[in-house]
Amino acid sequence: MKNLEVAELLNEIADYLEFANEPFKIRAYRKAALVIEGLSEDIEQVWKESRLMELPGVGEGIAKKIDDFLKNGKSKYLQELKKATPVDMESLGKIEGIGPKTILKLYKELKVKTVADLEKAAKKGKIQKISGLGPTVEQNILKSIEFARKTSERVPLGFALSSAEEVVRMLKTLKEVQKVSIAGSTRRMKETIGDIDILATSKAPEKVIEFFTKMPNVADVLAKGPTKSSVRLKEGIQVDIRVLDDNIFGAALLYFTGNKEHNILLRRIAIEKGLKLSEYGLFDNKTNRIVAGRTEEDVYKKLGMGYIEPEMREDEGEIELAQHNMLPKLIGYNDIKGDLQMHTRWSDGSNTIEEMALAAKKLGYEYICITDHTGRLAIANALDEKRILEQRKDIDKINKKIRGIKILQGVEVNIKDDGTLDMPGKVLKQLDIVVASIHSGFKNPKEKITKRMLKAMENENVDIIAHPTGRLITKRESYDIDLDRIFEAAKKTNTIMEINAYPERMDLRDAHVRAAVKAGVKLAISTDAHNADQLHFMKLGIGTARRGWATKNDIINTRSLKEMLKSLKK
Ligand code: DGT
Ligand code: CA
Ligand code: CA
Ligand code: ZN
Repeated sequence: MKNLEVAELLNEIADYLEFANEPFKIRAYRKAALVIEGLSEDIEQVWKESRLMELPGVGEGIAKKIDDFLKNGKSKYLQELKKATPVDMESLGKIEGIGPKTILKLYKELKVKTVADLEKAAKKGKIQKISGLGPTVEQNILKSIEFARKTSERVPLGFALSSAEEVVRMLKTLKEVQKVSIAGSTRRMKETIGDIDILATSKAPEKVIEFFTKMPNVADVLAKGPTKSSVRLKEGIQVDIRVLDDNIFGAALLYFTGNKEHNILLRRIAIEKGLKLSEYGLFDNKTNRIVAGRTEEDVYKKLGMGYIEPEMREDEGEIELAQHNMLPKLIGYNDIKGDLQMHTRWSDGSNTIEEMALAAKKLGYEYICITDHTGRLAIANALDEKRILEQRKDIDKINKKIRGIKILQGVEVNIKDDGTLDMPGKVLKQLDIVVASIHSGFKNPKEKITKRMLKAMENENVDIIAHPTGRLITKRESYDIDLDRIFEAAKKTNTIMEINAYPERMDLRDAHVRAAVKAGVKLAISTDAHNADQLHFMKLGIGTARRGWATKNDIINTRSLKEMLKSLKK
C-alpha cells in the first residue's frame, strides 16, 4: 500500500506551501493527508477505479497531484515547489521542535537556509531573541541537531525489514538461487539498520547478481562484481548481496550476520583450537581441510558451543554462556497468543473493532485488547466515560458474532502531570485491561517524570505501562527517567512493562528489556496498531524481546487468555 507515501507527499507539499503563503491550500492538503493516512483501502485501488475525488477532502487539484505521483513515482508539483523555496526544508524539517512555520520565520528574520545556518544562529544566541521562540527552543534546537546527526544515516528496523523481505521474496523466484537469507543487523533485529545484507547461494552467481541489480525497486547500482554487489533501493536504503557456494552457507551466514565483535571472538576461539574461521568455512590449520561450514549449528558445535540465536550475537556475554550450555531459551516468533495494545476508529485508529479482531484471528491469536485513547489528550476522538460504555456494548456484540477470538476492552489512559490518570477509577475498574502512558511533559526533570510514573504504577487500576521511555527512534530522545526505580516498582506492584513494537517506538528497547528481565519484571509485547496491517509489527517487538534475552515466561501475552488475565494486578 502506498497510502503512507501519498499522505507524506501531501504533507510535504503543505510544508512548502508555507513559503508560498497559501493558508487555505495548506489546510486542504493537510486534511487530505490525514484522510489518506487513515484510509483502510489501498489508495492505488481507489486511484485505478478513478474514485480519488470521492474521498473526503480530495478535490480536483489534490487528485491531480496524487495521480501524477502514483503514475510517475514522483510529483512534478512538489519538485517545482522545492525549486521555488529558498531553504533546505527537508533537512530543517528533521530537526525536532521546528515546523514549516518556524522555518519560514527563521528565514525571514535570520536568513537561515540550512541546518548549518540554524546551528550557527543558535550557538550565537540569535534564536532566543525572536519573538515566540525563546531560550528553551534554542537549547532544544541545538540538542536536536546533535541527535539528528547521530541517527540520520540509519533506518528503523521496521522499514528495513520489509524492504529486506521483499528482496528475499524476489530472489526466491529466480531458479538459479538455492538458498537466500537476510544477514547483518537486520537478521539480528537491531532497532536501526545501516544497510541491508543479503546472502544467497547459487551455482551461477553472475545470473543472481544480474537479476539483483535489475530488480524493479533498485534506484542505483553502487557496485557490481561476479559474486557481490551493492544497490540503493528507491526507498533510499542500501542493500549488499553476496553469492556463495551452497556447501558453505552456514559459515558465510555466520560471518555476514555478525556482529563484528561476535565474529572476532569466534575467530579467536577457533585459533585456540588449531582451527581457522572465515566466511568460507571452518578449517583445520594443519591439513587445511574444511571441518564445518554447511550450517551455523555445525560451526558453533565444532567451536565447542551450542547454537546462538542471531539476536544475541552482540558480544554481550553470549559466547561464554553458550560454551557452558547456559543460554536462555528465547521467546519464539510464534509464541504470542494475543496483542494487548491497539487503536480503532473509536479514537485515532482507522479500522473497526471487528476488522481488527478478524485480522488478529487470521494471525492465530486467542485474544486482543482494544485500547483506544481517553480523556483530554489532543488526539482526535479520544474516549470519554460515555463512549467507553458505548464501546463496551459494541465489543460485547462483536464477541457474540465472531468465534475463535476474544476481544477484551481496555483503554490507553494518560498519566497526567501529577501522576494521576485522566479517567476516574470507577470507570477504569470495569475494564479488562488498563494501559497507562505518558504523552505530555516530556521535558520534565528526571525526578518528576519518575515520580509521575511511579504514582501511576501504584494505582490499582493500572495493569500495563505503555512505551515506558517515550522515545521515537529518529525523532525524539526518551524523557529522562530512572528505569532502575521503575523496574523495582514494577516488580513490587506487579505492573507489566510494555515492549511497544511500533517501528518508530520500539520501547522498551533491547537493553532495557534485558535489565527488566534481570529485575524479574513481567513484560507484554504490543503493536500499538492503528490499523489492521500494523498488527504485523509484532515480530519487531519479539525481535526486541529476544535481543533483551527474554524467555516465553517473561512475556505475559504468550499465555492463554485465562493465565494472562491471572498474571495482571486485579
Ligand atoms: P549496520 O549495517 O551498520 O546496521 O550493521 P551490520 O552489522 O549489518 O554491519 P555491516 O553491514 O557493516 O556488515 C555485515 C556483517 O558482515 C557484520 O555484521 C559482520 C560482517 N563484517 C563486516 N565487516 C567485517 C569485518 O571487518 N570483520 C568481520 N569479522 N566481520 C565483518
Ligand atoms: Ca548491514
Ligand atoms: Ca553491509
Ligand atoms: Zn493512538
